[in-house]
Amino acid sequence: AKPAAAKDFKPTQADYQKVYDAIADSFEKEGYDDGSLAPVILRLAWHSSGTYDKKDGSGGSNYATMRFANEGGHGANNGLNIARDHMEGIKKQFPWISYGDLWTLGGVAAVQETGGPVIPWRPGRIDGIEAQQTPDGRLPDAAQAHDHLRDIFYRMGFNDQEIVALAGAHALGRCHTDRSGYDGPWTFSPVSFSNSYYDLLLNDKWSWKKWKGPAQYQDKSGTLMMLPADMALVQDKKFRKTVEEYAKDEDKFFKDFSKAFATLLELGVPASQMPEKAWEMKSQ
Ligand code: CCH
Repeated sequence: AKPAAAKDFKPTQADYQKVYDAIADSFEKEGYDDGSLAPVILRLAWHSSGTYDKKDGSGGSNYATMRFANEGGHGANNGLNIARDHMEGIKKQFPWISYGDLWTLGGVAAVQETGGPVIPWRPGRIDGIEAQQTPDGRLPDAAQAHDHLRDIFYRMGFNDQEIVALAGAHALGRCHTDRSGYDGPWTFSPVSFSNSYYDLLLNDKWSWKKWKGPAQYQDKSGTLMMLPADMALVQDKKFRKTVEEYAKDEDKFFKDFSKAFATLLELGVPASQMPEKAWEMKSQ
């Protein structure tokens, strides 16, 4: 039989599971960073969703506007061309999926395949147009602290506990001097999702790194790093309470992260575009 034209094709959960599996199978890459593309794909999912403004409903993951030159070129998105180009290979295999669904499903796979919690996910995003791009400045600035974090994440509709939970994603990946200007990983196991970010924030000894790059913290081994915006989570009393809770209780962190991240991935997507119940995609 001839394959159905993309517009007539009604994908089921099993079809999206095939996309998930293809993404999961594609993460491993010898010689790239710590051997996995999962962290940078997680960052793509987050930056495509975190532009949301609850006041006017603009931004969010619905339209995948980072495809366009203007938003793709925002400083905060430096280096995400690597993730977008990689996902283009998956899109070729499954041309019926929207970019917003593809990128957010990539975020789900990145968390689940590195040992994190199951992230309930729903499809339904539609590819938007250039006019739907968001202005620069909607994503957090790593050089700033608690007031800025609250401004940015309250705009998306998140509360203090959710701000701390979402930041735990920095258990994965690293900073790159040629992308953000910062350098190094947050944890000793940057391809394994855990609560170790919180433990290190509280219990490692942090000092300013002496270098020509942007102001960042380093631990006593000189291998690990924290951004000023990370350190704000232990400097602010209210944030710190939640950091302490997650450092002690990984299950609680996993539960809260799963909920907040699932919400993040749906920012800007009208409920009418999605199935009523979210799905649990099966890990590899
Ligand atoms: Fe982040 N993040 N992030 N981050 N981020 C960076 C890298 C990753 C901030 C700044 C930076 C979240 C929140 C924040 C990831 C996930 C999340 C980098 C380095 C900076 C700078 C980029 C580079 O050089 O490659 C700031 C500020 C905030 C404030 O809250 C949230 C929320 C998430 C996801 C839920 C991941 C993963 C990375 C690693 C990317 C990689 O390529 O390894």
